Amino acid sequence: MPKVRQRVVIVSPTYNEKGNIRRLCEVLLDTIFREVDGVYDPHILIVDDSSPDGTGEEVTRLSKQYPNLHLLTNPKKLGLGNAYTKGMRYAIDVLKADIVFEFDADFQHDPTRIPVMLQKLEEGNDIVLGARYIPGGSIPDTWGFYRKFLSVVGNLTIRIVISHFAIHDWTTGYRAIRKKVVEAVLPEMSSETFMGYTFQIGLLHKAVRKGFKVAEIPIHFVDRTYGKSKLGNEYIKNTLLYIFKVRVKEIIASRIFKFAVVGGIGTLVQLVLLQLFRRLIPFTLANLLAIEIAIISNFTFNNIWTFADRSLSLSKIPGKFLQFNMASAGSVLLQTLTSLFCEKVVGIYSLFTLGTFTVDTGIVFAMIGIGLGLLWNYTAYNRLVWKK
Ligand SMILES: Nc1nc2c(ncn2[C@@H]2O[C@H](COP(=O)(O)OP(=O)(O)O)[C@@H](O)[C@H]2O)c(=O)[nH]1
Ligand SMILES: [Mg+2]
Repeated sequence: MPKVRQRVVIVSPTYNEKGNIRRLCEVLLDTIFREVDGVYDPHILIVDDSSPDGTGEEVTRLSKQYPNLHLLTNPKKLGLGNAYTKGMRYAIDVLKADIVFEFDADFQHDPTRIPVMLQKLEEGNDIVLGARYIPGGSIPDTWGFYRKFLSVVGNLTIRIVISHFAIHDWTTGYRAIRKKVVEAVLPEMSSETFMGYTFQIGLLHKAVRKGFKVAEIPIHFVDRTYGKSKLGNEYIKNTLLYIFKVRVKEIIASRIFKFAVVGGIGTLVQLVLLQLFRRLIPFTLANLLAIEIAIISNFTFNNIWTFADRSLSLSKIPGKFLQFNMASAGSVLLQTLTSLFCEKVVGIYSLFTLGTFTVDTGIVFAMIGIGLGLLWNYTAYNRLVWKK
């Protein structure tokens, strides 16, 4: 069966890049894609924000010579994210792209890497990044300290905050992306939030969280030969705002966070009730009662919140509640045994003093015990009480 040619649309946002357009056509359409001719059907889409230097007019002129060169015009400068959002949508809906590329018009991206990136897509990846911060990649030597610092530290910060370490270059603007990624991610990206350069991080982050496969190939990011960079300070503020906001949201939505909050509430309930009950009934009884009510609180909140997606049906609750009580007892037993074991093996002696407070090995053992107890609980809830 003959293979259908895949349509590749290179989306290139421009603002005052008139001097780069002709070369873009010559290099991409006349040279690079000749090498992979027959396999791909290449197009270039310029998204121009009515550049005062006449970039748009230059594109219109050249499109007579290059029918595969297309132009989308914004009435005014609306930012990189806006240009990419519109450009990708147009590339897929109107130009019927199977693959889109993000590619700067200023030749900071080495176009000879395009066939390698296409190859990586063929190997089963959904996004291929031209990465600067992996072996074989680089940023320009000529960059000043501030720009280097910003790029390197910026990327490191993003990796840490997002906690996804397999990707080394989150801000690269050189990317090959399959249509299905754009279709899944773009509807979630409001143009107000992702107007500027934050678009790049937002798109990648959403794609990763949706489980799309991302690969990196090394690129040498070279300095511009023509024109000026449009990178501004809005980028830093918006990026930090985005990554921290989105990460806090993710953490709050995570099961482990909810488990911790519910456990915290349970502990509080237990302590307060113990103080109340001990005034009315014997201490041992007061203690047991406070513990059981805390267990009920934990069970209830875990059932309606932490494990809301596996919430137990009414008929199952009695049996599962018993199981939950046994798991809790097991956790207490584990904590006690851990402390006893450590005491026997290592012994109790003081480590250091903080004012009048002495920290001894007993406290450390108790902490180890609590840690193990929590692990026990979390595992028992996941695998037993609320097992899938
Ligand atoms: N349409 C449009 N293109 C932009 C805008 N800002 C930057 N670009 C283009 O996006 C690409 C990357 O921008 P550039 O200034 O080179 O950023 P740098 O490579 O990070 O210094 C270039 O082709 C720019 O012309 C914008 O607001 N609108
Ligand atoms: Mg550039």
